[in-house]
Amino acid sequence: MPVSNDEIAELFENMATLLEMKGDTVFKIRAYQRAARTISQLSFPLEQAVQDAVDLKKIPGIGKAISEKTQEYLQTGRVDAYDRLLAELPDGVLTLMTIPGIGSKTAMLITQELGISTIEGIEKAIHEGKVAALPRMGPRAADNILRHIQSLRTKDGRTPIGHALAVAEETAAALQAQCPQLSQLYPAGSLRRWEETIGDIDLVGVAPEPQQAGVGDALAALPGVREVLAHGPKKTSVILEPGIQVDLRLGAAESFGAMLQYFSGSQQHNLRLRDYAHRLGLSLNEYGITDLQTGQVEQFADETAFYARLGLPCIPPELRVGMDELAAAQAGALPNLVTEADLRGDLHLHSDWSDGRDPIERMIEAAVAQGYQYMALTDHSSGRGIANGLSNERLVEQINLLRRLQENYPITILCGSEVDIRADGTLDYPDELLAELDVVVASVHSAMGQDSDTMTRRIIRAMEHPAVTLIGHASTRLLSRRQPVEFDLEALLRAARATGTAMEINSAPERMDLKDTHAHRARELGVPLVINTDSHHFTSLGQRRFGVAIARRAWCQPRHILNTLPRDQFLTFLRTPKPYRIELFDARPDASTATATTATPDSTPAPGRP
Ligand code: DGT
Ligand code: CA
Ligand code: CA
Ligand code: ZN
Repeated sequence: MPVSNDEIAELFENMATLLEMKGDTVFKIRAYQRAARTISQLSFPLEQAVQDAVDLKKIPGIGKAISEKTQEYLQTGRVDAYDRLLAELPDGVLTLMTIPGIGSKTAMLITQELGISTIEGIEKAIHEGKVAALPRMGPRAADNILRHIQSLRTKDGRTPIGHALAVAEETAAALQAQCPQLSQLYPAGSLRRWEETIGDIDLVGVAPEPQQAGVGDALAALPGVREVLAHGPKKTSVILEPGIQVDLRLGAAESFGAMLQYFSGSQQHNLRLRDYAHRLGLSLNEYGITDLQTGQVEQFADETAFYARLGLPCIPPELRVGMDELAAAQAGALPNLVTEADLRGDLHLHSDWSDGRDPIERMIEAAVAQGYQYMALTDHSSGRGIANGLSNERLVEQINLLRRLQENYPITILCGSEVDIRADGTLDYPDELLAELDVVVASVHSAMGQDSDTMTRRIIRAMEHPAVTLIGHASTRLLSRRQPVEFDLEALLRAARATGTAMEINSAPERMDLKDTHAHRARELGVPLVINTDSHHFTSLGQRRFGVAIARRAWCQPRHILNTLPRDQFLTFLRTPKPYRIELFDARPDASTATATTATPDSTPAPGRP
């Protein structure tokens, strides 16, 4: 294996870090840093140079010590001085310093005080509050480290949408507050398409030309901007403190439709659309549509007008992936996608009876505030010691309480439970008790390492239970924290259909489970889907927007989503024995796809609903 210049540069960079921790002289530290920089920028491989007997000391920035250590490393694969330095410091200091936000002081503090040497270890210590309790740390600093770890985890540094959307909304609000001349400030890019992870945040907005520069200045000057990458009249790019990039582009109101369309992507969608336009003798760009014959450029104030010029209905951003959406649009067959307003209830809510934070009444009021007709309270079953699950007796007590509370509320309160699916596929409550419940969410919370066959059989066994209404967060993944369990998706979905069991789209942004492609397949196979929030707090019911986004990316119409059923029909569904439920579900009238060719619910995006 040849040794790369980067590898050698990293060695010297680490050397400088270790010397700094040890409190060595600035002169020596700088020398190693300079050498690292020089080496990483060399245009030829150092290893080759050494073989060719080039005198490394002739390279500016490389002195005797560095030259010798480089040769030592190339010959032996080790550097004695480096090993000795490492041995003087606590284990894992360098590992911890790979986390952005952890400098040498913090790394020393954590390794010495807590004896932690791994990233997993520090994560655990943060969850246990041990890092926050260290001198000069506090909960905010600890939280920051955790966020950095999580963004390190996400593949190629992509940010889960829940976090990215919050940052985008905060940034947009701060910018808007500074710039009254700014209007129609919307997220574009992958955020507007509701992808599950976001590479960078794209914001587009309208400002009169002379004032555009001022808006860019305002973005660059926002507190929380760590670095300004580009700062021009049309585009400003910054990196925010959690390490997320924001690209802001500004245009004029007359041509904003083309701009929003262009920067909403996806790139594949835009490529296909451009091909299609070419065949019509038109060319597309962010400023408008050009007639290739006359060279005339037409401008569009909004996206609907832009697509209309191409003879197409406005394609919802969630569908712009460059697959079938263009053909569907041409055929007038775009689906009438489900919206938040279509939901009539939430069937997965926790209270402080198990691991939720709020009393039952507060959760009921939150469901009422969403405008729902029904809700199910589904605290955990007892098998999960840690989630403060309900014993048989407490469940009976809760059912009685809910029946009494019902008298005080207009919303239909369904008695439910989130029952553990045990490792063998049996459930955590006796059948007689399960039969008392209106809604049973069955979920896997343990033995997640089972092989695919075992896990598939386990979940199917739960589906076969007559009391199980739906399977909760089937994959159990936690975005950027826990990998999904292994199962045979096709077998699960077919069993769901065969048994009359619904599958949950869990909206919690850290879960998003089923994910879009899985929900897509579920819809194709005729599996009833339910969009739930799994709220553990009364403020979380609004997180349904993430679940709705998954359903939309899965081309779901209201009829594919069980909890869009009006109360009476939904209660009828629950009262129908499982084997007959699919018939009912299939009989739902097709919300006409013909009407969908006009405006889509999203043709005017709002910051909250990009
Ligand atoms: P991301 O940021 O990786 O999550 O994904 P996007 O889709 O947000 O990509 P981004 O931020 O690079 O660009 C935003 C949109 O701008 C992209 O979806 C389409 C448009 N766009 C950017 N660069 C190009 C390009 O070179 N060609 C085309 N056709 N479109 C581009
Ligand atoms: Ca982006
Ligand atoms: Ca971008
Ligand atoms: Zn759960």
